[in-house]
Parts: sequence; structure tokens; C-alpha cells
Amino acid sequence: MTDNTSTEELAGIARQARWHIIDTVTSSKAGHIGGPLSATDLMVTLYFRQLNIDPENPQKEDRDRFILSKGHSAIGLYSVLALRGFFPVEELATFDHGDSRLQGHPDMKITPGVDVSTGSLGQGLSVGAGIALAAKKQGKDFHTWVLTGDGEMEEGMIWETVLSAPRYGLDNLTLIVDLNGLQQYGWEGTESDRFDRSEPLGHVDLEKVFTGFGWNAVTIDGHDYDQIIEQFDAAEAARGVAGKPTVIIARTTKGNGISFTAGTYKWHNGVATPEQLETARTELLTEEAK
Ligand SMILES: Cc1ncc(C[n+]2csc(CCOP(=O)(O)OP(=O)(O)O)c2C)c(N)n1
Ligand SMILES: [Mg+2]
Repeated sequence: MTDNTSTEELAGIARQARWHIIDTVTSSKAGHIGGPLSATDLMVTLYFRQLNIDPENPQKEDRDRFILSKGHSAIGLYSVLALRGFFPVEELATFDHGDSRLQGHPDMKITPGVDVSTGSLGQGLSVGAGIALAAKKQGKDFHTWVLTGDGEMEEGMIWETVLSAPRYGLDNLTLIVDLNGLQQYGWEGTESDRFDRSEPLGHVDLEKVFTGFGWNAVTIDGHDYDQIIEQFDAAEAARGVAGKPTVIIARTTKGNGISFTAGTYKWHNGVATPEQLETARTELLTEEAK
């Protein structure tokens, strides 16, 4: 824990971040909405309370690492990085333009604060385990955090690392699974049905599976700051002590925070109409709506 930002402050920052997500995608005329919005509270808590990072010195040697493995949610990460001071909020308006530092998927070579390039789903946990293992070997005391989607958990490469990370005692590695119950598509009229593409892990007891592989596993409400903070702190306290990695299974709502995007795969990506953008502005930024 590096900062005592209150839950009220986190909630206010998250409303701003959510506004930047939908406003930016609307003005860039392309981008993801649902995934960034389901992970907003998790990323705001990481960047405004948990991570040991310095916006003035993004490459600081002992910084904590964060890997947005579900790289399609880049605009969520960029919004949080901008609000945290890594680059000007005004730069968000360049999102997805050819010459922008803010590409549609995170690029570690050009974006301040981005440690690992992602976008091809399934790779971030393996990279995170490599970083965590290197830190152990080099006696470095920082934490590596990885955020995956639940659809992303279908990728085989994830499970190679779920298998191997406990063997190396990577208690400096924490995986957060954004369990929003949806991926890119669903079947018409069956959004809440289990076992189809709309609920990738509907038939899996993820906590039990991870525990079986040798991880510490806990399930939280990924929009409840008290639960997020408690388990982030516990995961960090395990570093150097527990001898095993932690997974935080965060139950979330895809598209959370805006009425018309919440709970549907249809806003996995999309561009708001002018009327929808006004609705979002009212819900997120207007005093009486808070
Ligand atoms: C290897 C790979 N396959 C397919 C895609 C295309 N794709 C982007 S997002 C997405 C759905 C991801 O669903 P989930 O992991 O649940 O993310 P979230 O619900 O948080 O948006 C897909 C299939 C990709 N980026 N990489
Ligand atoms: Mg999902």
C-alpha cells in the first residue's frame, strides 16, 4: 500500500475515468467500452492506492509492475494513467490515431507507464510470471500485478503459468481475473444462459481450480472498494511470506457505471450516439446523479 486515497475519492476518480473512456472512444469513432468499464474500479484502486509508481519517473527501478493482459481495454488504462499524471488528460483525444502514443492496444515502447505490450489475449500472465521470477532471482522487492478477462482465461498459455507459478513460489505475483461473465459475443436472447459464449467460465469453480493448482485464491465484488482494498493489501502482504501466488477473482459487470452499457456483450465495443453520450455525461459527471 502506498497511498491512503479514500473510497469516496476512488469512486470520484472512477467516475471521471469512465467518462473519459466513453468520451474518448466516441470522439475516436472506434474502441472498446464494456471491458474497460468493468475493470475501472480495479485499475483506479491499483494506480491511486496500491502501486508503488512515480508518474514523474515511469521507469523507476523498484516500481511495481502492472500488466493489462486484456489489452483491448487500453482506453481504461490510459484514462487512469492520464488522471494519475503520466501524461496530459488532453492527450486522450489522440487515442487510436496513427501518430498517437495511445494506440488501440498498449505499447510499452511509446506510452509512459505501460510496462508490457498486450492485445493478443492470453500472454500477460506468462510475462508477469517471468518478471516476478526475475525479481526473486535478483532479490528485488516489488510486486507484479496482471489483469486478465474471463474470456481470456480460455487461452492455453494462461494455464501453463497457472501450473508453473506456484512451483517457483511466486508470492510477488498477483493475478486479477475480471469475471464479468461476458466476452465479445453472446447468442441473441440468451445473454444470461450458462455454458455459451456469453459466460466463458460459467461452469467453472475458479477458486477451487486455482487452489488445486497451488494458488491463494479469493473471490470479491470487483466494484466494492472495501473488498478490493482488503484483498489487494492481503496479496501484497503475502510477498516474501506466502510462497505461493495469489489470484483475486473479481466479479464485475461488463460496461459497469453507465446504464445502457452495463451487463451486455453488445457494448463490448461501440460508439455512442450524441444522445447516449449525454446520458453517460449526466450519469457520471452531474452532481445530482452522484
Ligand atoms: C488471441 C486473441 N484472440 C482474440 C482476440 C479478439 N478479442 C478481443 S477482446 C475479446 C473478448 C475478450 O473477452 P474477455 O476476456 O472476457 O474480456 P472483457 O469481457 O473484459 O472485455 C476477443 C475475442 C484477441 N485480442 N486475442
Ligand atoms: Mg469478460
